[in-house]
Amino acid sequence: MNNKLKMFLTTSLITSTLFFQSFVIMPAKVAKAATPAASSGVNAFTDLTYLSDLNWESATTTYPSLPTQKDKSVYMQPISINGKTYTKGIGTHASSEIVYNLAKNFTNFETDMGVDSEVGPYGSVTFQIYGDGVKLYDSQQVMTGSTPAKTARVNVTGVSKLKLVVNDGGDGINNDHADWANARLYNTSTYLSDTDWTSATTTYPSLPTQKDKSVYSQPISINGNVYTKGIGTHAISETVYYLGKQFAMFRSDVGVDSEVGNYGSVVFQVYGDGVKLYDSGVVTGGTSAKSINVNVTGVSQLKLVVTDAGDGIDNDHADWANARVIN
Ligand SMILES: [Ca+2]
Ligand SMILES: [Ca+2]
Repeated sequence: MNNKLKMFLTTSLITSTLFFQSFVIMPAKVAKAATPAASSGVNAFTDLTYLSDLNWESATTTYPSLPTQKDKSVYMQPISINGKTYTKGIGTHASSEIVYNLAKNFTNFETDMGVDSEVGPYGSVTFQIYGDGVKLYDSQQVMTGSTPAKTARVNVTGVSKLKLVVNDGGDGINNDHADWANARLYNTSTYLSDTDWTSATTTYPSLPTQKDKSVYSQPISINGNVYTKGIGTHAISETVYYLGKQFAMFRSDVGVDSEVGNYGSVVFQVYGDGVKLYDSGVVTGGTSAKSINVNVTGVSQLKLVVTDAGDGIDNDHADWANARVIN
């Protein structure tokens, strides 16, 4: 990630996906077929998840009468560091260890840290972040109740176990009320609809494959849920992208577009270099989207297939909603 993007992350993570899209650098036309989607760069931050909305695997402290809290300090007040209040985060007490199982689902972890304002200028702690046992961040300086919040931005690509540690700063745990404020996970992603496909074919060419629209050129919608990004297509469909082994995961919601009501019947399949990586089974109109998450590590060619489910292509309007590849 370049420094510009990091700066914007600091100020606002998800205020505007459109804004980030302005960073897209489209592949050179002459090299289209051989240019990975990666060359488009990161243009979206997706899957934003606050730690306090997840269940930790474990949360232990050496002061169990003030246990670790979600979205509150250990005194059950709003999280606050040096007078700045946060609606989200984890409040804990030194010495503290909190472990989350990320299951390698995220690329980025970001948090503010500090001693909670409820102890005034007192308290003294340090913060460390570990990924699968490897130290990824250390606040180093001992922080007290009068230290402004620090921000950590950590790459957690491929990390299963995220461990957050608060130490007592070497002087005991008195007043060591520590906050992981706004602690959140997200992915740096590229929407496929912001890149050029290598090819896009269907057996119903009068309704060709669309970017960010259904084949009727309407907003992509599955069972009434509207998506601003994605690929709208019609069975039988093959859409091919060159990934150039640059990505770790392919994610999408899939379903029949709402524009055909309860009609339509398709199967979604994902192939990586000719090997089938995912098969949805039969999906019909009027049913909820399926969220799919496919490992595409080492894949050069991603092929998205929609079949007619064996009963013909009538009403087979199929959406790869929010289709994205994650570094
Ligand atoms: Ca201390
Ligand atoms: Ca069908």
